[in-house]
Amino acid sequence: MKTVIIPTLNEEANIGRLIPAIFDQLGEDEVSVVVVDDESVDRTCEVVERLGEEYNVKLLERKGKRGISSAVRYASRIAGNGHIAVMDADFSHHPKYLPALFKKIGIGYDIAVGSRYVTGGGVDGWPSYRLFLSLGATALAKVLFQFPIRDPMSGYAAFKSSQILIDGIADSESKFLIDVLASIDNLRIVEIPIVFRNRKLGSSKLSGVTLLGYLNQIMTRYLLRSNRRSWMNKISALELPVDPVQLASLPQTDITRQ
Ligand SMILES: Nc1nc2c(ncn2[C@@H]2O[C@H](COP(=O)(O)OP(=O)(O)OP(=O)(O)O)[C@@H](O)[C@H]2O)c(=O)[nH]1
Ligand SMILES: [Mg+2]
Repeated sequence: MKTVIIPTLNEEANIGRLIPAIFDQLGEDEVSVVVVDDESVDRTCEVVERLGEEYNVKLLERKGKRGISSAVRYASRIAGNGHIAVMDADFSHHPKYLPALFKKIGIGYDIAVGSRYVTGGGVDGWPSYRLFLSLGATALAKVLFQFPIRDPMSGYAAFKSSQILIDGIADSESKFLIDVLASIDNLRIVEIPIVFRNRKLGSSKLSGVTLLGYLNQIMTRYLLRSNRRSWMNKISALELPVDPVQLASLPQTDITRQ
């Protein structure tokens, strides 16, 4: 069974159409949807509960706005053993891409990313300052971490298991894909092109504070990773005495007399 995780905050205008569209794409016996809501003040939860009578949909309600990544991690804990996808509720991430994302996981990838910045992908309806900010943040993340993909800031992706998300996400206001890519090594990753459409209904939750939070996340992750690497180097240096002075003081075995 596949699971689609959707964090929500005041998405009554979108969620009632998105959930049936997901089941249309994937088939009702194939998938369950988990919505994690952070105290929406509109009718988002009512709409999801009503859809739960018809579809395999679970609603998790939390107190206060605690961020998208923390919502994804929270939902991952109750998701089953199957493959997982994460997407926004506002149709910026169209459900028509879900079959292709899950297909890539089915053939052995750990992560399949819905990518705006590979050939065939794109962004539709963003003002130029949004594209500029997104490309700037993406470039910074790529330079610092040498990520092997074009769109590490994407919020639309499928994962082989919920464990990848539980292990990889720091429970904070952050971009969950960056967290996962920065903390887990040797992942097999593929990107598929998506066209990201700016939301038509409801309002954006992206603020200056959120942007500063992302920047803070990228820098913190970078420093943590550098620290971890330098400690790893120190540990392997202790295990392998390559220093010629140390080597000379080690007891020698005289092979000819054995
Ligand atoms: N549970 C939860 N969901 C959130 C939170 N913030 C945003 N969301 C949801 O996460 C998804 C992405 O948020 P958006 O407001 O679309 O943010 P964005 O996509 O970065 O910004 P826009 O492109 O302007 O829409 C949407 O489904 C939101 O409802 C939060 O703190 N908690
Ligand atoms: Mg959005």
